[in-house]
Amino acid sequence: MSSPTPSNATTQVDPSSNLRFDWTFEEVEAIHNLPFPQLLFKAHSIHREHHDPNKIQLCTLLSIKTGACPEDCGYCPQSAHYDTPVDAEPLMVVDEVLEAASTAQKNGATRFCMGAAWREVEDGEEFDAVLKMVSGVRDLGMEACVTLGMLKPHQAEQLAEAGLTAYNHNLDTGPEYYNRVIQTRIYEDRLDTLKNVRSAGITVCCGGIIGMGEELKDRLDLLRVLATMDPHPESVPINALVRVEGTPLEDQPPVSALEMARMIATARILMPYSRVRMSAGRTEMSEEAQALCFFAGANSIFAGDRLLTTPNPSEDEDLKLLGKLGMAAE
Ligand code: SAM
Ligand code: DTB
Ligand code: SF4
Repeated sequence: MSSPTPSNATTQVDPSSNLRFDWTFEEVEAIHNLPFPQLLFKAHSIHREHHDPNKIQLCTLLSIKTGACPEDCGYCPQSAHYDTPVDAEPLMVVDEVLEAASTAQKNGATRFCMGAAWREVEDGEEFDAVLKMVSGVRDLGMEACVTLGMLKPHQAEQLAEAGLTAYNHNLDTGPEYYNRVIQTRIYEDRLDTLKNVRSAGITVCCGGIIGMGEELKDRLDLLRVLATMDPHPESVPINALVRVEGTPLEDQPPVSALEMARMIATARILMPYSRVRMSAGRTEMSEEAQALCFFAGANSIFAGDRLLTTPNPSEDEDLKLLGKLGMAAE
């Protein structure tokens, strides 16, 4: 078994690695729709070739600026367009953020992810404070990730200089379904920011959400778009929609564990070196369902009892689960 590789951008790839960037929709569909045992066997085999199957990366999330967002993303409780239980809060001060990072580190997290409810980054005092948060997290010896909305090239470069490990910017769904969920920006805007992040030498964290009323073809199309990026995103978060009261998507039916496992397994097969993160939605999943997703190739989770504004299983619960499965945090 080869050792886990944090970035396929710098990886010497052996020819048998299944690393491809030219996946077609039909190929993605054929993989996703394999009989379940065959899909899981294939995904787990590829997983073991490239990663330690018993180790899980723990990432902790912190909302550094909450709510009152001008965007109208139909899934998001932080949008100012909807009346949700989220109270808006201004940008946190640097020291408080670094304290939270240090606590997360003591609890076993190796990556600290900071999220801001912004449409895009504006130059000025607030961005300068975020740059300090990034360098402070790196000084603790942790990986630093931020998700701040759209970025211009010079802002991506400043984040790179501050030592940022990864930028999270999700495509969320396939290109055709995107404007059914969000009207205040277009898919192309997302792709532009991802390009700016990549050009600045920051690793890319990019995935999506299932359970927003999309058809299977939209999920497959999202996976195709991700898997035809060269290099692949180093991290691929697969979120199940957290249905929040007041958002347009609050009444969507829940996502099943089998749907989650199929998405994760397909992502693992298409992007063998990437980290696949079983992201939002774990409070609704049984231990058995989560174990299935680990087997399918998920090797990262968000740890800590809060995502950005919604609940997540507690650190204790997660460590207990990993223990029961004979697995461990990285
Ligand atoms: N405002 C920035 C942006 O949208 O890029 C960064 C923060 S935003 C909250 C980050 C990601 O959280 C979104 O792209 C989406 O994938 C995810 N997200 C937001 N609300 C969610 C929900 N209710 N369920 C699952 N994922 C959600
Ligand atoms: C990602 O893919 N999921 C995280 C993180 N990246 C930023 C966010 C999930 C948010 C769930 C809803 C909330 O807690 O507000
Ligand atoms: Fe704003 Fe991001 Fe939420 Fe969209 S997902 S409303 S951009 S915080």
